[in-house]
Amino acid sequence: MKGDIQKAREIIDESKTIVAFSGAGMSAECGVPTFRGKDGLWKNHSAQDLATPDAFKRDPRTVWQWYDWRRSLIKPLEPNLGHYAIAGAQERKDISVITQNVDGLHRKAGSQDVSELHGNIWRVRCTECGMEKDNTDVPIDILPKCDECSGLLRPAIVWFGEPLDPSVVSRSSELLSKADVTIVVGTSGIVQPAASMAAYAKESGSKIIEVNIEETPGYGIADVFILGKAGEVLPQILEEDAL
Ligand code: BV8
Ligand code: ZN
Repeated sequence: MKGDIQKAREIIDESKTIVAFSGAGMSAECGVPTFRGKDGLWKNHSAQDLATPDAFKRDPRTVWQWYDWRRSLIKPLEPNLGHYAIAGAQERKDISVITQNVDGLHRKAGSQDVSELHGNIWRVRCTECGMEKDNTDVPIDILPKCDECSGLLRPAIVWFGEPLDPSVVSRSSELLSKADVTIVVGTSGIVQPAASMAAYAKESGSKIIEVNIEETPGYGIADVFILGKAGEVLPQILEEDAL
Protein backbone atom coordinates (compact mmCIF):
# COMPACT_ATOMS: atom_id res chain seq x y z
CA MET A 1 0.00 0.00 0.00
CA LYS A 2 2.94 2.34 0.71
CA GLY A 3 3.77 2.68 -2.99
CA ASP A 4 0.17 3.37 -3.86
CA ILE A 5 -0.02 6.08 -1.19
CA GLN A 6 3.08 7.74 -2.64
CA LYS A 7 1.69 7.53 -6.19
CA ALA A 8 -1.66 8.94 -5.01
CA ARG A 9 0.10 11.81 -3.26
CA GLU A 10 2.06 12.67 -6.39
CA ILE A 11 -1.14 12.75 -8.46
CA ILE A 12 -2.85 14.95 -5.86
CA ASP A 13 0.15 17.27 -5.49
CA GLU A 14 0.14 17.85 -9.27
CA SER A 15 -3.63 18.47 -9.30
CA LYS A 16 -5.46 21.75 -8.97
CA THR A 17 -9.12 20.62 -8.92
CA ILE A 18 -10.14 17.58 -6.91
CA VAL A 19 -13.47 15.81 -6.43
CA ALA A 20 -13.98 13.52 -3.43
CA PHE A 21 -16.73 11.07 -4.43
CA SER A 22 -17.96 9.12 -1.42
CA GLY A 23 -20.27 6.26 -0.52
CA ALA A 24 -21.36 4.60 2.68
CA GLY A 25 -17.84 3.29 3.41
CA MET A 26 -16.76 6.90 4.01
CA SER A 27 -18.84 6.96 7.20
CA ALA A 28 -18.43 3.33 8.26
CA GLU A 29 -15.68 4.12 10.80
CA CYS A 30 -17.98 6.70 12.40
CA GLY A 31 -20.44 3.92 13.15
CA VAL A 32 -22.92 4.54 10.32
CA PRO A 33 -23.85 1.09 8.97
CA THR A 34 -23.16 0.60 5.26
CA PHE A 35 -25.76 -0.77 2.88
CA ARG A 36 -24.20 -3.92 1.61
CA GLY A 37 -21.38 -4.75 4.00
CA LYS A 38 -21.59 -7.61 6.54
CA ASP A 39 -23.49 -5.36 8.97
CA GLY A 40 -25.34 -3.96 5.95
CA LEU A 41 -28.32 -1.76 6.61
CA TRP A 42 -30.42 -3.51 4.01
CA LYS A 43 -29.66 -6.90 5.64
CA ASN A 44 -32.22 -6.48 8.40
CA HIS A 45 -34.55 -4.48 6.22
CA SER A 46 -35.07 -4.90 2.49
CA ALA A 47 -34.55 -1.69 0.54
CA GLN A 48 -37.74 -2.44 -1.34
CA ASP A 49 -39.71 -2.43 1.92
CA LEU A 50 -38.41 0.87 3.11
CA ALA A 51 -36.53 3.19 0.76
CA THR A 52 -39.13 3.41 -2.04
CA PRO A 53 -42.07 5.77 -2.70
CA ASP A 54 -44.46 2.79 -2.84
CA ALA A 55 -43.39 1.65 0.63
CA PHE A 56 -43.99 5.15 1.95
CA LYS A 57 -47.42 5.34 0.32
CA ARG A 58 -48.29 1.87 1.63
CA ASP A 59 -46.85 2.17 5.14
CA PRO A 60 -45.47 5.64 6.00
CA ARG A 61 -45.32 4.76 9.68
CA THR A 62 -42.82 1.89 9.23
CA VAL A 63 -40.71 3.94 6.83
CA TRP A 64 -40.61 6.84 9.30
CA GLN A 65 -39.74 4.46 12.15
CA TRP A 66 -36.77 3.18 10.12
CA TYR A 67 -35.58 6.71 9.35
CA ASP A 68 -36.14 7.78 12.95
CA TRP A 69 -33.96 4.83 14.04
CA ARG A 70 -31.23 5.83 11.54
CA ARG A 71 -31.43 9.50 12.56
CA SER A 72 -31.07 8.51 16.24
CA LEU A 73 -28.05 6.38 15.30
CA ILE A 74 -26.37 9.13 13.25
CA LYS A 75 -27.11 12.20 15.39
CA PRO A 76 -24.37 11.66 18.05
CA LEU A 77 -21.75 10.58 15.50
CA GLU A 78 -18.75 12.73 14.62
CA PRO A 79 -16.95 12.80 11.25
CA ASN A 80 -13.83 10.62 10.98
CA LEU A 81 -10.29 11.67 10.08
CA GLY A 82 -11.12 11.03 6.44
CA HIS A 83 -13.94 13.59 6.46
CA TYR A 84 -11.62 16.06 8.20
CA ALA A 85 -8.79 15.40 5.72
CA ILE A 86 -11.12 16.27 2.83
CA ALA A 87 -12.39 19.38 4.62
CA GLY A 88 -8.83 20.42 5.54
CA ALA A 89 -7.62 20.07 1.96
CA GLN A 90 -9.95 22.87 0.83
CA GLU A 91 -7.48 25.41 2.31
CA ARG A 92 -4.85 24.27 -0.19
CA LYS A 93 -6.75 22.77 -3.11
CA ASP A 94 -9.94 23.39 -5.05
CA ILE A 95 -11.72 20.33 -3.63
CA SER A 96 -15.46 19.57 -3.90
CA VAL A 97 -17.43 16.70 -2.43
CA ILE A 98 -20.03 14.59 -4.22
CA THR A 99 -21.58 12.08 -1.84
CA GLN A 100 -24.15 9.30 -2.00
CA ASN A 101 -24.43 9.52 1.77
CA VAL A 102 -27.36 11.18 3.47
CA ASP A 103 -25.70 11.48 6.93
CA GLY A 104 -24.44 15.07 6.58
CA LEU A 105 -21.00 14.17 8.00
CA HIS A 106 -18.97 15.90 5.24
CA ARG A 107 -20.65 19.21 6.10
CA LYS A 108 -20.24 18.51 9.81
CA ALA A 109 -16.47 18.13 9.18
CA GLY A 110 -16.43 21.57 7.53
CA SER A 111 -16.56 20.76 3.81
CA GLN A 112 -18.15 23.75 2.06
CA ASP A 113 -18.99 22.47 -1.40
CA VAL A 114 -20.99 19.24 -0.90
CA SER A 115 -23.36 17.79 -3.52
CA GLU A 116 -25.66 15.24 -1.89
CA LEU A 117 -26.82 12.95 -4.70
CA HIS A 118 -29.32 11.08 -2.56
CA GLY A 119 -30.48 13.92 -0.33
CA ASN A 120 -30.00 14.46 3.37
CA ILE A 121 -31.50 12.59 6.31
CA TRP A 122 -31.73 15.89 8.28
CA ARG A 123 -34.14 17.47 5.76
CA VAL A 124 -37.85 16.80 5.27
CA ARG A 125 -40.22 17.63 2.40
CA CYS A 126 -43.99 18.03 2.32
CA THR A 127 -45.72 15.45 0.14
CA GLU A 128 -48.49 17.99 -0.57
CA CYS A 129 -46.96 21.45 -1.08
CA GLY A 130 -43.30 20.48 -1.60
CA MET A 131 -42.07 22.73 1.22
CA GLU A 132 -38.61 21.52 2.28
CA LYS A 133 -36.76 22.36 5.51
CA ASP A 134 -34.19 21.10 8.00
CA ASN A 135 -35.47 18.89 10.79
CA THR A 136 -33.07 17.39 13.33
CA ASP A 137 -35.67 16.23 15.90
CA VAL A 138 -34.71 12.89 17.45
CA PRO A 139 -37.12 11.28 17.98
CA ILE A 140 -39.23 12.86 15.24
CA ASP A 141 -43.04 12.70 15.55
CA ILE A 142 -43.82 9.63 13.53
CA LEU A 143 -45.95 10.88 10.58
CA PRO A 144 -44.80 14.53 10.92
CA LYS A 145 -47.04 17.18 9.40
CA CYS A 146 -46.25 20.31 7.33
CA ASP A 147 -46.74 23.57 9.30
CA GLU A 148 -47.88 25.27 6.09
CA CYS A 149 -50.51 22.92 4.73
CA SER A 150 -50.54 20.07 7.32
CA GLY A 151 -49.62 17.61 4.57
CA LEU A 152 -47.56 14.53 5.49
CA LEU A 153 -43.81 15.19 5.57
CA ARG A 154 -41.33 12.67 4.11
CA PRO A 155 -37.54 12.41 4.39
CA ALA A 156 -35.94 14.64 1.70
CA ILE A 157 -34.06 11.61 0.43
CA VAL A 158 -33.93 10.04 -3.05
CA TRP A 159 -35.55 6.60 -2.83
CA PHE A 160 -35.09 3.72 -5.25
CA GLY A 161 -37.07 4.36 -8.39
CA GLU A 162 -36.97 8.14 -7.84
CA PRO A 163 -34.95 10.47 -10.05
CA LEU A 164 -32.05 12.40 -8.56
CA ASP A 165 -32.43 16.19 -8.35
CA PRO A 166 -31.45 17.41 -11.85
CA SER A 167 -29.63 20.45 -10.47
CA VAL A 168 -27.47 18.23 -8.21
CA VAL A 169 -26.74 15.90 -11.14
CA SER A 170 -25.72 18.75 -13.44
CA ARG A 171 -23.53 20.36 -10.77
CA SER A 172 -21.89 16.98 -10.13
CA SER A 173 -21.32 16.37 -13.85
CA GLU A 174 -19.76 19.81 -14.18
CA LEU A 175 -17.40 19.15 -11.26
CA LEU A 176 -16.44 15.68 -12.53
CA SER A 177 -15.81 16.96 -16.07
CA LYS A 178 -13.30 19.49 -14.73
CA ALA A 179 -11.63 17.37 -12.04
CA ASP A 180 -7.90 16.73 -12.40
CA VAL A 181 -8.36 13.86 -9.93
CA THR A 182 -11.44 12.11 -8.51
CA ILE A 183 -10.96 10.26 -5.24
CA VAL A 184 -13.62 7.50 -5.09
CA VAL A 185 -14.03 6.43 -1.46
CA GLY A 186 -16.10 3.72 0.16
CA THR A 187 -18.61 2.86 -2.50
CA SER A 188 -19.52 -0.54 -3.93
CA GLY A 189 -20.33 1.05 -7.29
CA ILE A 190 -23.72 -0.65 -7.55
CA VAL A 191 -26.33 2.10 -7.28
CA GLN A 192 -27.05 4.04 -10.44
CA PRO A 193 -26.70 6.73 -11.69
CA ALA A 194 -24.03 7.45 -9.01
CA ALA A 195 -22.06 4.36 -10.00
CA SER A 196 -21.46 5.71 -13.53
CA MET A 197 -20.03 9.01 -12.35
CA ALA A 198 -16.47 7.81 -11.81
CA ALA A 199 -16.32 6.49 -15.38
CA TYR A 200 -17.67 9.83 -16.61
CA ALA A 201 -14.90 11.64 -14.74
CA LYS A 202 -12.32 9.29 -16.26
CA GLU A 203 -13.66 9.86 -19.78
CA SER A 204 -13.43 13.60 -19.14
CA GLY A 205 -9.73 13.26 -18.36
CA SER A 206 -9.74 12.88 -14.59
CA LYS A 207 -7.28 10.58 -12.84
CA ILE A 208 -9.08 8.14 -10.52
CA ILE A 209 -7.82 7.24 -7.07
CA GLU A 210 -9.98 4.63 -5.35
CA VAL A 211 -9.96 3.90 -1.62
CA ASN A 212 -11.83 0.83 -0.38
CA ILE A 213 -11.36 -2.01 2.08
CA GLU A 214 -12.08 -4.50 -0.69
CA GLU A 215 -11.73 -4.75 -4.46
CA THR A 216 -14.89 -3.36 -6.04
CA PRO A 217 -16.14 -4.89 -9.28
CA GLY A 218 -17.64 -1.52 -10.19
CA TYR A 219 -14.31 0.15 -10.70
CA GLY A 220 -11.62 -1.29 -12.95
CA ILE A 221 -10.75 2.25 -13.95
CA ALA A 222 -8.68 3.42 -11.00
CA ASP A 223 -5.22 4.81 -11.79
CA VAL A 224 -4.38 4.03 -8.17
CA PHE A 225 -6.35 1.59 -6.00
CA ILE A 226 -5.56 1.81 -2.27
CA LEU A 227 -6.81 -1.04 -0.10
CA GLY A 228 -7.55 0.57 3.24
CA LYS A 229 -9.97 2.47 5.43
CA ALA A 230 -11.12 5.94 4.48
CA GLY A 231 -10.25 7.33 7.92
CA GLU A 232 -6.67 6.02 7.67
CA VAL A 233 -5.84 6.49 3.99
CA LEU A 234 -7.32 9.94 3.26
CA PRO A 235 -5.17 11.78 5.82
CA GLN A 236 -2.09 10.13 4.30
CA ILE A 237 -2.87 11.22 0.76
CA LEU A 238 -4.43 14.62 1.46
CA GLU A 239 -2.64 16.13 4.45
CA GLU A 240 0.31 18.36 3.66
CA ASP A 241 2.70 17.09 6.30
CA ALA A 242 1.66 13.42 6.08
CA LEU A 243 4.38 10.81 5.32
C1 BV8 B 1 -33.24 6.06 -10.52
C2 BV8 B 1 -31.02 6.97 -0.08
C3 BV8 B 1 -34.66 6.45 -12.35
C4 BV8 B 1 -31.80 6.01 0.73
C5 BV8 B 1 -30.10 5.63 -1.80
C6 BV8 B 1 -33.88 -2.62 -10.64
C7 BV8 B 1 -35.03 -2.32 -9.93
C8 BV8 B 1 -35.29 -1.04 -9.42
C9 BV8 B 1 -34.36 0.00 -9.65
C10 BV8 B 1 -33.22 -0.32 -10.36
C11 BV8 B 1 -32.96 -1.60 -10.84
N1 BV8 B 1 -31.77 -1.58 -11.47
C12 BV8 B 1 -31.24 -0.34 -11.39
C13 BV8 B 1 -32.12 0.43 -10.75
C14 BV8 B 1 -31.95 1.83 -10.47
C15 BV8 B 1 -31.62 1.99 -8.98
C16 BV8 B 1 -30.38 1.19 -8.62
O1 BV8 B 1 -29.29 1.58 -8.96
N2 BV8 B 1 -30.58 0.06 -7.91
C17 BV8 B 1 -29.44 -0.77 -7.53
C18 BV8 B 1 -29.69 -1.39 -6.17
C19 BV8 B 1 -29.26 -1.82 -8.62
N3 BV8 B 1 -31.35 3.40 -8.82
C20 BV8 B 1 -32.36 4.21 -8.49
O2 BV8 B 1 -33.49 3.83 -8.25
C21 BV8 B 1 -32.02 5.68 -8.51
N4 BV8 B 1 -33.03 6.37 -9.25
O3 BV8 B 1 -32.62 5.25 -11.15
O4 BV8 B 1 -34.31 6.75 -11.01
C22 BV8 B 1 -35.71 7.40 -12.73
C23 BV8 B 1 -35.42 8.39 -13.66
C24 BV8 B 1 -36.42 9.26 -14.04
C25 BV8 B 1 -37.70 9.16 -13.48
C26 BV8 B 1 -37.98 8.17 -12.52
C27 BV8 B 1 -36.99 7.28 -12.14
C28 BV8 B 1 -32.04 6.23 -7.09
C29 BV8 B 1 -30.93 5.60 -6.29
C30 BV8 B 1 -30.87 6.27 -4.94
C31 BV8 B 1 -31.34 5.30 -3.90
N5 BV8 B 1 -31.14 5.89 -2.57
N6 BV8 B 1 -29.94 6.22 -0.65
C32 BV8 B 1 -31.30 6.05 2.14
O5 BV8 B 1 -30.08 6.22 2.36
O6 BV8 B 1 -32.15 5.86 3.03
S1 BV8 B 1 -28.91 4.59 -2.33
C33 BV8 B 1 -27.99 3.94 -1.05
O7 BV8 B 1 -27.01 3.13 -1.70
C34 BV8 B 1 -27.17 4.93 -0.23
O8 BV8 B 1 -27.28 6.27 -0.62
C35 BV8 B 1 -25.74 4.45 -0.47
O9 BV8 B 1 -24.80 5.44 -0.39
C36 BV8 B 1 -25.91 3.99 -1.86
C37 BV8 B 1 -24.83 3.30 -2.58
O10 BV8 B 1 -24.27 2.36 -1.78
P1 BV8 B 1 -22.74 2.63 -1.32
O11 BV8 B 1 -22.61 4.04 -0.87
O12 BV8 B 1 -21.84 2.17 -2.40
O13 BV8 B 1 -22.66 1.74 -0.05
P2 BV8 B 1 -22.45 0.17 0.01
O14 BV8 B 1 -22.82 -0.28 1.38
O15 BV8 B 1 -23.06 -0.47 -1.19
O16 BV8 B 1 -20.86 0.00 -0.17
C38 BV8 B 1 -20.01 0.44 0.88
C39 BV8 B 1 -18.61 0.32 0.32
O17 BV8 B 1 -17.71 0.86 1.26
C40 BV8 B 1 -18.20 -1.12 0.09
O18 BV8 B 1 -17.52 -1.20 -1.15
C41 BV8 B 1 -17.22 -1.40 1.25
O19 BV8 B 1 -16.19 -2.28 0.86
C42 BV8 B 1 -16.64 -0.04 1.48
N7 BV8 B 1 -16.18 0.23 2.84
C43 BV8 B 1 -16.71 -0.24 4.00
N8 BV8 B 1 -16.01 0.29 5.04
C44 BV8 B 1 -15.06 1.11 4.52
C45 BV8 B 1 -15.15 1.06 3.12
N9 BV8 B 1 -14.34 1.76 2.30
C46 BV8 B 1 -13.40 2.53 2.90
N10 BV8 B 1 -13.24 2.62 4.25
C47 BV8 B 1 -14.05 1.93 5.07
N11 BV8 B 1 -13.87 2.01 6.41
ZN1 ZN C 1 -47.12 21.36 2.92
